[in-house]
Amino acid sequence: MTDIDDQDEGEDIDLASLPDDELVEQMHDDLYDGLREEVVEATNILLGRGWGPVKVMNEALVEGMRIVGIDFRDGILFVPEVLMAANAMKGGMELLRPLLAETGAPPMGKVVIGTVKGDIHDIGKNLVGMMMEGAGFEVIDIGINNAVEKYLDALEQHKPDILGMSALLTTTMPYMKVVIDTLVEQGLRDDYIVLVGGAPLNEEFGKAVGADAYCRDAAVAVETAQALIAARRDAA
Ligand code: B1M
Repeated sequence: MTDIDDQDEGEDIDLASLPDDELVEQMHDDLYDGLREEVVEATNILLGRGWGPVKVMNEALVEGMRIVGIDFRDGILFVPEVLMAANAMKGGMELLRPLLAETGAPPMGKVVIGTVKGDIHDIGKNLVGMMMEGAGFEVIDIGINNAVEKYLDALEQHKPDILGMSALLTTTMPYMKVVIDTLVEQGLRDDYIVLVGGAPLNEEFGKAVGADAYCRDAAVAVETAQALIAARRDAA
């Protein structure tokens, strides 16, 4: 079904015939509409025209997802559309990832993100991870139902700049404090920026558990991560 629909829509516009600026605009539209095949094709076309991977990522993919993020926040787009857009972006990113690694372009930073113990909700966490990837972060997603030991193992193994935790249940959100308290006990708290999010949380809760920031949504998570990493690098 989807393949046929995608093909039908893809036949409407010959992407290769568009000049660069129109192609980029078309990519923003295709991302918005979650058309993965078209986004992948256009990514390939831009690379074939000599665009560097950083330029393709920033001007075509990240900018497209920025628009999606704004409309999601404003209630114009809903979860299914955002997941499709994120999937389309991932298609483009998969092409760029090895090229970005080759150029040695410094990543924005590294993030370990996971849903806390007892909680299997992952849609919001996945969105945050994808939006962060789109913004140039390296994201290590450790999944759902994470006990403190799993967070510690991931931090030890990946040495990220940021630890992100998600919780959707009022019964599981207190577990964030268990993780942060353990980091404090082990003298590791200051090694990481800790961001928390999830529908039942708020700013007050974020402060109470000792996080650096509570993030209302995926767009705020990206903005907060960028701001706190920049502040940390300036301080260093
Ligand atoms: Co559940 N569930 N659920 N559920 N579920 C809620 C959360 C609930 C509010 C529904 C309700 O009763 N109205 C309620 C919680 C009540 C409470 O705690 N007070 C609830 C319940 C009770 C349960 C079960 C206990 C039901 C049962 O079995 N009796 C059970 C618990 C299972 C468990 O976890 N142990 C359960 C199960 C499920 C499903 C499996 C069916 C499914 C999850 C599927 C999945 O995730 N793969 C599910 C769903 C889908 C929901 C609702 C309907 C939608 C959640 C969602 O995906 N929202 C939810 C009701 C609701 O929230 N309206 C509900 C969309 C998502 C994009 O938003 O996750 O908030 P959100 O993420 C946002 C921000 O919060 C933020 O950015 C995201 C993107 O903008 N954010 C972060 C999130 N994590 C972040 C991390 C960050 C930063 C930002 O780190 C840096």
